[in-house]
Amino acid sequence: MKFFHLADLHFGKMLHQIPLIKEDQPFFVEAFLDAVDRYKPDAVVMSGDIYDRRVPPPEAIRLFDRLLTGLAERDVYVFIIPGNHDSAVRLSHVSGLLSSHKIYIAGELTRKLTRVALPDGDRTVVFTLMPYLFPAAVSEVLGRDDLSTYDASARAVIEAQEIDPDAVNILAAHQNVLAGGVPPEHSGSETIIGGLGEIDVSAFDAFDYVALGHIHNAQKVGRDTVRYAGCPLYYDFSEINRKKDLTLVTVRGKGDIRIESVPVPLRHTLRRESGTLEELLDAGRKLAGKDACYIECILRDRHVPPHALEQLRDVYGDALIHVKREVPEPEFSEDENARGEGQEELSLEALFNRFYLERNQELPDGCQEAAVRKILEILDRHGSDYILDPRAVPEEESGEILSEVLSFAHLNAHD
Ligand SMILES: [Mn+2]
Repeated sequence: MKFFHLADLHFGKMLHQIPLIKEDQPFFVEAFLDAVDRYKPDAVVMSGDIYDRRVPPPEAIRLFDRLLTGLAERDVYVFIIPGNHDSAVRLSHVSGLLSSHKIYIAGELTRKLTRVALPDGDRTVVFTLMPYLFPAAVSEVLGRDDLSTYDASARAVIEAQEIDPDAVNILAAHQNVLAGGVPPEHSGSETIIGGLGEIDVSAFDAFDYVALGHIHNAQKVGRDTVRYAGCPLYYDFSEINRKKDLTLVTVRGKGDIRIESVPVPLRHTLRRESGTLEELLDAGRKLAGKDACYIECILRDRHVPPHALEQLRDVYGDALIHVKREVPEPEFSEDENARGEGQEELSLEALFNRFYLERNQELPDGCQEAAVRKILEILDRHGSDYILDPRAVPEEESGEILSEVLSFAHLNAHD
């Protein structure tokens, strides 16, 4: 018996301004289905965060549909749990019906977890599906008032299960699991909602393999057979040096489990360039026509040259998705900053970009640009003491950018 362990697909996620649902996630789904054809697993386990949001966009739902249909056509068992990003109810919609197609999706937490026993030669392999849990939900379901920590809650849920000690027991879970107080290595693209929620790995001692989701870097936790699969695509530049392999688990017997990394092609890899603007522009010209990648530029000039962003965009094109600034000593005088080096007339937008870069050490994301342009237009028309109505701003997530623009406007009002 062998199965693929996936987690943290986050269909619908953005990588800076890039909607990965357009090319990268569909490419991954097809590559994964090819891997299923090649390795012929008996099952696929997906340990939570199927979607990036509780109410996923239609494209993300279509892609999940494509993945499930592709797996059903290949006649493999599919075991899915909701993560902290998923809505358990939405994710498990028509799950009763799907179970007749070997697809099992755990919904909201229940006292008895979804449990599927599969014969495997002369032994039984049991898959137990534990949805993302938190103390309040566990207390309610088990009718207890003594569970305040995630660790105690997870232990209480596992104690309430009948676990056959002779079977090979596999658990799917989506939690923050530590080994003896040592936290897993985070990637930077996780959103930890509702506190850290630590559970010690010993809570899972009854299981032969624990297929974890939640932490986006693939790694084991304590023993080799408690593992995070990691997100299958690059969801943050901090993951740049990590391989994005699939985890293939082979059950050879009780206590005899083999873990392999299986490479899978990606539509885009990540690339990071670092240097002064001139160095970055040189590097960019040499890169033209190379492999498909998303690029982050780290700008190391002491003063940000005017039109830095525009020049970088000209050379790198759409591949450039993030610019940040790192200088050895980040001190600069307000005076110099306000005037800059060149005395040429800059557009309000270019001035704002420079102001934002100095304050935040990175440029606003492309998806915030529409918001910035709109706000600057309004300020330009009405003067900088105009009190902005946040409802006039196009993007709903423009709160932070709005406050940056207002600081910029106030600073310039004193000139
Ligand atoms: Mn996640």
